[in-house]
Amino acid sequence: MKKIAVYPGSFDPITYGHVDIINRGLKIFDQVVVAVAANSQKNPLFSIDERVALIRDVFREEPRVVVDTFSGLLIDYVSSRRAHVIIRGLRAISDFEYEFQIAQMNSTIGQGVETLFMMTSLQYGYLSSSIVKEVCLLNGNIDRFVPPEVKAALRAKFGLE
Ligand code: COD
Repeated sequence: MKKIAVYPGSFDPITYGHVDIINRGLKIFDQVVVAVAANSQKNPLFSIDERVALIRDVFREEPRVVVDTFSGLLIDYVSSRRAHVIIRGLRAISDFEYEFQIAQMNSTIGQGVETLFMMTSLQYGYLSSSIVKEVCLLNGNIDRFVPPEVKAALRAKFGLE
């Protein structure tokens, strides 16, 4: 049976921190479904279609990465994909409380769904979509933080070059 994991998030936009978690997930699972939340409480810079298109572009040569959107409860989406595992990344201790809360909730309401936490790689421990957006907006160099296609999309969004 195919081992499928769902990696949910806002991905506004995808960063090398996310890319790293997806690549490491592919070492454990046959397929990683990157699930972009349509009704995230955050106010996104990129539309859902733009976020999906960017992730597809970054993983265009990896057929084991499937990019999709979801709305409503995450665990309902996970069941609809016949997956049993949710992947989440952990950075600083500050991530822990929020992640712990959603993992507990998902384990209570989603029967048999496990959350697998992957520790951030050392070089991406400080990296978040929000901080990349801020650095880009202020015309800083973001080459080390996002793939080239994401950099181009961010700069275009902010009307830079
Ligand atoms: N290194 C490692 N991991 C990272 C890095 C990095 N540099 N950057 C981000 N990550 C991880 C995050 O910790 C997270 O696990 C994942 O990547 C995605 O991050 P974001 O910021 O894009 O996504 P979030 O955290 O905003 O996503 C939240 C969800 C949309 C998944 C959540 O709100 C949700 O499940 N919503 C659906 C409604 C629902 O079911 N609610 C009930 C759950 S309690």
